[in-house]
Amino acid sequence: MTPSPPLTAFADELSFPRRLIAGEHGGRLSVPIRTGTHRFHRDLPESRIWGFMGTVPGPTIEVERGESVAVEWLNELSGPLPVTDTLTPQSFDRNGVPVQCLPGLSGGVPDENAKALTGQTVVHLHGGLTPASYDGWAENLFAPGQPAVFHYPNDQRAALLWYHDHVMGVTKLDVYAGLAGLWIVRDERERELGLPEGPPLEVPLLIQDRNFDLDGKGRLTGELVHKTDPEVMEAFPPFTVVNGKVWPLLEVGPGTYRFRVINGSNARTYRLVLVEDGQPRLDRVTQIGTDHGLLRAPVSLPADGLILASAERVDLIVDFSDLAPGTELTMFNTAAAPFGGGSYPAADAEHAADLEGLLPYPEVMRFRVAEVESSRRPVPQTLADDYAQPLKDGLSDAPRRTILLVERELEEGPNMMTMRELGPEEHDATGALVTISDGDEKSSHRVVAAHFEDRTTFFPMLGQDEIWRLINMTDDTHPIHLHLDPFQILARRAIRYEIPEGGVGDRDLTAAIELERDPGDELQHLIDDNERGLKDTIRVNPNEMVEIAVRFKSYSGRYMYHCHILEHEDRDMMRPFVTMPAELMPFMG
Ligand SMILES: [Cu+2]
Repeated sequence: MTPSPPLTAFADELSFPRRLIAGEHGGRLSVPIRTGTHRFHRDLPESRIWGFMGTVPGPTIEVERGESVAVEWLNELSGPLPVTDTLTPQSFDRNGVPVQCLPGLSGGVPDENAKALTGQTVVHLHGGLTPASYDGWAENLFAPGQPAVFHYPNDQRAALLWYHDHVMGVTKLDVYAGLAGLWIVRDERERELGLPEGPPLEVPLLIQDRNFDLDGKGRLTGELVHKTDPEVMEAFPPFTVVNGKVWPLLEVGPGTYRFRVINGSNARTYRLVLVEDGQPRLDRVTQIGTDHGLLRAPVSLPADGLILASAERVDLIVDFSDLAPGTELTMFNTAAAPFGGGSYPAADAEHAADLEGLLPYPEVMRFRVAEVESSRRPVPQTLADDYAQPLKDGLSDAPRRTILLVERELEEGPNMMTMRELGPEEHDATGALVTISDGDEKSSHRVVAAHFEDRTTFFPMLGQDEIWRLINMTDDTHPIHLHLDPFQILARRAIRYEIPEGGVGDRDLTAAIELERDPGDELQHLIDDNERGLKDTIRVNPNEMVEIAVRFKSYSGRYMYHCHILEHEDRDMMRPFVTMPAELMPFMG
């Protein structure tokens, strides 16, 4: 049975983050990064937070395509970290409820090292085509008091981006503390389409999950709690927060709204379903954009609902125009955690509560139709024409890079998620080998890099198409994010694999991978229509290989790619790559 929620749903109004329009500030913004307080729910005490401009979320920075913007990130943070981090001794309480579904520390001891953090940060603009020196390399910290001025050319198509902390090892805690904000690039192409721009009809929705501590009497204190348990290494907090409010309510007029939605959670994947009178109404929703902006044409949502893994974004048009005042529509999440790509019927969305699946409260937010002025606009049928679907035939000469996602068991402490980059090997080589069989085609490989600090092995040449193959040998879906230029998905294929006993070493890996379905695999491994746009984050499901086509062309320099489950990125699912101008390639060792 689901515990009754300790907070009233749909009590707080949705808040809109403050807008910072770069053009109104001469293209120069000063953003202090501050300790502050924030009320996540009307019945909660104020929480201590770290926020851009001291708020949760930070201000939404809005820029024009090609408008160069300098942001002075002023680190004014002071310790201690406003989050209690804990690993519980047990995964379930005495009633058999998973501890992650419950507020409080559940017997866990506050982590002393987390408590000692005093506010080292570094800012990354996710989705930004940003020169390497301003991309927020995870080790280039801004200490409190240390100034940093980053220049953002914004020479890219209109899209919803977001900026957030990216510090090596503790991104999960810094983002959880509040260090995230939205960044919108606008351009004339979008304006030609007459889409809503700015409030009240364009509504950003930053969805996150949070948990809070309890006092001696079992009352919520508001203190942020990042809790993991011995079986689940990621935090899946029970309370869904949209734009900083737990389960908020938005009054809408009977018209057409544009929602810019982003999953800013550490680890949780959402599958969103809009419900009216107990019935799913996905037909009210049209998706027009994805991570890097407009799709070529509008698409309907997948039948089960809209899946959004950490850092994925969507641009949605929702039609409330035929609805009488007082009508209520509720958005539910039906995705169990950790997410493994499984399905769940949209018709059952109201009943998606699932303690085992670490989803005690499936509610996300509610819309109530009111007599607010709004208008109905048709959805344009042609959206973007500045990109085409990549053709595999045209990519036959493209360099191919292969990355394995591998879970490593540790004797002490929870397992670790790792990435392994492969290099070619002779068929008759000995030792720890990875073989990949695709029908009659068989190749042998050896792991050439496994940790962030291992030598760089990826040197993409600017302007050249590449194919990256991401092969998931774990039981969870991983949203893999490439910094810099966007990519497109080419294929999603079922795989089966065998890893012999002891096959996963610190660096070494012995495995046999076949590009065919595992008999026990129930996933479809399909590409959804809404994934066929310009993406920077792609879900790689269990027993799956995802192929993407990417052409880096913006800047040369050192960048990162990683899993966007922050607990994975921090430990050890992140690797560097260096984009190279063609003229320097002959001089590379
Ligand atoms: Cu991951």
